[in-house]
Amino acid sequence: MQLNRDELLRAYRDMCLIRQFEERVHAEFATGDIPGFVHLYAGEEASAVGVCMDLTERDTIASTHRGHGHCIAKGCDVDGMMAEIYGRKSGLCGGKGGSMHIADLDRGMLGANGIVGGGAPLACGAALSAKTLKTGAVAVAFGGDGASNQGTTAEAMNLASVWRLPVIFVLEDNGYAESTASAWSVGGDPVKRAEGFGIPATRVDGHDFFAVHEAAREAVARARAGEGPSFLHLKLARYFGHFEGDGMTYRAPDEVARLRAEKDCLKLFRRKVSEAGLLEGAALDAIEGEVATLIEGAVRRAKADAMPEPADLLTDVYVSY
Ligand SMILES: Cc1ncc(C[n+]2csc(CCOP(=O)(O)OP(=O)(O)O)c2C)c(N)n1
Ligand SMILES: [Mg+2]
Repeated sequence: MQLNRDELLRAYRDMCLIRQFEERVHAEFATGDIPGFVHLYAGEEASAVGVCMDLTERDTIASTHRGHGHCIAKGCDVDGMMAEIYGRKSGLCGGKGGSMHIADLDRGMLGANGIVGGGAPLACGAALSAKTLKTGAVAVAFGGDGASNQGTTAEAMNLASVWRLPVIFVLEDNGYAESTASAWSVGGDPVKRAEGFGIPATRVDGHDFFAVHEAAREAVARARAGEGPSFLHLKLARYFGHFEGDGMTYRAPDEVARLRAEKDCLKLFRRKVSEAGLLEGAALDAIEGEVATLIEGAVRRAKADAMPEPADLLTDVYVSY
């Protein structure tokens, strides 16, 4: 393992933060206090954290409708995210975007995106700008198995290839697009699709933080060296429904319980670092406690915050240069 103690602790903290954030939003959504649509990322933490581990603030990511994990892994403020999800003034977008439109350009988070397959072209734009301005920055496009079948994704991959863009396409294959199983909706092999565009591609176990990080590290290095795009196919699973309120009648009754018991990326991380003698259980437990306090505070502050004013509707409409 190439990560030092501080990096391992940071990785576990970020994965815990995502998990507890999502478990809490799940519980809070059920009370009816959270407006709009919410898609939860719990179960997929190793992807966001493993991929973003070697990125800096100048690097950018384009997210999806299931974006909370990507935001946290890219360093977005958790208070600002929670307030945004509650539609409050102190939210990262002034409470006017909500869960599916959280963005924080200061952190290189280009935005969650309600348009499936919308992230890949945006990441290519960011990568083209980085390449043209020679900033050395890398862009990442996260997308699901559903997004992988969109024309936008294929067009973006082609452009990334011919322009040798510093971009990484991360396919988070959680087995479903809404209720449609990827087993019968994704034709052929996504890795071979990418290779068809001349893009180096690899498939890794998306539950394994270390496997994801190793593949992502190689892809980031390739992009930074000016060697063009990469594609990662991560097989993973979501623990909640497609959206909050989804009855999940298309999944086996014990499917999620089995995944949580056998494939939980947090448990897998704990086991690996314990077996390798890298981190002690007490240090990991302490992180879980700190994260719980942080989430508690974020929910309390979000609930106490004001809603945007009607006049706020007219702000943030145009960008001034
Ligand atoms: C262009 C477009 N088509 C359809 C939808 C409706 N829709 C929202 S999420 C979703 C499924 C996306 O599945 P996937 O890409 O696998 O992501 P996951 O939800 O599994 O994370 C669909 C079809 C949409 N938002 N945008
Ligand atoms: Mg999916």
